[in-house]
Amino acid sequence: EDGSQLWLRFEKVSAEISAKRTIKTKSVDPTVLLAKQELEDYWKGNNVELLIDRKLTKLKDGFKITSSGSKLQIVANKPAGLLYAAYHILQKQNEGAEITHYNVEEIPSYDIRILNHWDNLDRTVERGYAGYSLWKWAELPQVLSPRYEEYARANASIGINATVLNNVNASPQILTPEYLTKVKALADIFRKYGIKVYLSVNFSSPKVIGGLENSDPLNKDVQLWWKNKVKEIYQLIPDFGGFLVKANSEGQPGPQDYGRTHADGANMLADAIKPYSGMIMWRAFVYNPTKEDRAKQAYQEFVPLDGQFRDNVIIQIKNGPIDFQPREPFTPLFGAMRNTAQMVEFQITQEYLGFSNHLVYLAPLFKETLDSDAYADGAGTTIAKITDGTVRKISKSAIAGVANIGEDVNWTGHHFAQANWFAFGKLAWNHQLSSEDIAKEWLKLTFTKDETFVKDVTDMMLTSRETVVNYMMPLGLHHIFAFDHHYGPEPWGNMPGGRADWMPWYYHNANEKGVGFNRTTSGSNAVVQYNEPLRSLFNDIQTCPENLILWFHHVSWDHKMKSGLTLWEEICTHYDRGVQDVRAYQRLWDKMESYVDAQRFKEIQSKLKIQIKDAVWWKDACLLYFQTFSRKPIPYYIERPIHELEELKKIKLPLKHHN
Ligand code: BDP
Repeated sequence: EDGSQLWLRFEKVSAEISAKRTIKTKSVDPTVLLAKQELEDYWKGNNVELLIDRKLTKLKDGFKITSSGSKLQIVANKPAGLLYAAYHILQKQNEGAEITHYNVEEIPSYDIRILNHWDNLDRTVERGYAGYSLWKWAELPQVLSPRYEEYARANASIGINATVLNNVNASPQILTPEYLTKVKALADIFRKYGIKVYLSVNFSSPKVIGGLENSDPLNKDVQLWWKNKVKEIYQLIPDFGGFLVKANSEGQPGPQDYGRTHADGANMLADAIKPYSGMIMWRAFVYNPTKEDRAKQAYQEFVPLDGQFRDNVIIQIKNGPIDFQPREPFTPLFGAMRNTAQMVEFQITQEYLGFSNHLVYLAPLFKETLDSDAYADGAGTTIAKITDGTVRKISKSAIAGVANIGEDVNWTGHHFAQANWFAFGKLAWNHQLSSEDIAKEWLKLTFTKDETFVKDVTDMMLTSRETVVNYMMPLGLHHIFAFDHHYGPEPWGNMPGGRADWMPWYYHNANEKGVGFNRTTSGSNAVVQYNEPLRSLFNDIQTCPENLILWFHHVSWDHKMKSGLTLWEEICTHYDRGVQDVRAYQRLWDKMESYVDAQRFKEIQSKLKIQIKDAVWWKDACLLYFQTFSRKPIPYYIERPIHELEELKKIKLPLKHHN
């Protein structure tokens, strides 16, 4: 048992059962036939009839299941809807749900449910912790790994219908004819599973691989180059999805290199791809080493462009204004752009949450953002409603997750990281699902239906995100990671002459008086980017939610917290709670031994050993370092440090950027 089967552990039906029931469809569409085949192989219930009804556009690519007598009837507007329905009932069957009289209608929350792979063409994966890339570019298109199809099936089984194959720090090479035939080979495999391929593109491609003088979006030759390139792509891949673009961000080229705006750049690509109904996902992750607070920059750059983007452009915005931290407030841009389509980008890969070593279930983090009220049109304008088209119509709604998938046998490095891939898909399909229900479903499908196991392990999963926040960066602390690799603690980190906005002190501002980033009206004034009542709420230290207090305020060590503790004591308590909770996870997991196969049990146990060591390392590093400013004792009820600060400062991590 190596985890390679993910949550797809369906049992083949016996010849006896399959002789008794029929799976019927009139359609000859390959996706429908695939749905039929999956049911023939694994469905133990009643007769099933699969129908396409093109009039049912309100279902989008969802489905409707009704049962009458001994028959289940499944209707969908699109072939993929029938495939999703097939996986839906197979999953219900495996969870042990009542499936004879089953009636349900499912309409997905988002039109495009997309993974972003940060995979490079040399098969390294930026911020990937599950081995090398799945895509074996050197062998493609001749050799087709069986994992391509397994990957597509896993995605389809949770409703994911799109994938960006390559890193946002994109190599122009991906658009060469040589690579496009490789991309086509993957698209041809994924198609039957309802998955469209997208590519990240490098804005300088016309110059670098096209030999043009520049890549200025207003240059007619450049526009023509993109038009022809798009045509070439659609000749190979008629259902190609579109482009994802990281421009003028962290050294990537973009329209600003020519004095043009993000809108000029995005619209030029949008016009080229429009005839084929393709999309441009244009990222808002932009910041420069200026005097301005990094957290404010995306808003400042994009709000003035509101309303200027074509309707096949969607602005892809990270959930938080800095960068996928354990906890951030939502990016205020969501509440500010009223006439531009927007989508959330989550990070499924745990760049800042312990890589694939730490058990962290991310559904609560995803939900926290989606359920945040941005007060864009008064109360109730949540990020979910802004991005799914409820508040303002958008031509196509979308949601993205940076994939945590690699070549590892279990796909994601940590067995529990599979739950984050699963949860992303489930929430993209239905953002109303609870983190708890998703965790339970995943556990039943992946391990066992045993109630004790499911209950206890669900509790562990549900608290695990708060636990990592506690032992890494509680109370709104952020970005105090070791330089570049983002794994261990380095609150003291400094590189003389290096970029301030890449240094931990830029974010924590610890001194004798206190700690935290003053983003109030007396500081960087980032609060002004939030709509009322949030602006005032965040601005006032008395009303600012304590889990974000050091994000918005520089707080004195003696500040009285709601618990009655001083800030210093409260910080210590949070770090300690994080450590104690990981110890509790270890005990719980050991108790679960009899429910889990030996290999997965052991592998998860070993990972928890790493996690507890890391949690103690984080706690000691942060408390001992902050103590040099607070000059107060670590409360005596708290587990004592086992490291010397000076010793921790010497740790040089061999961990590299990739893998
Ligand atoms: C940061 C990563 C970096 C990515 C960048 C991005 O550290 O590797 O290239 O985001 O999203 O989280 O573009």
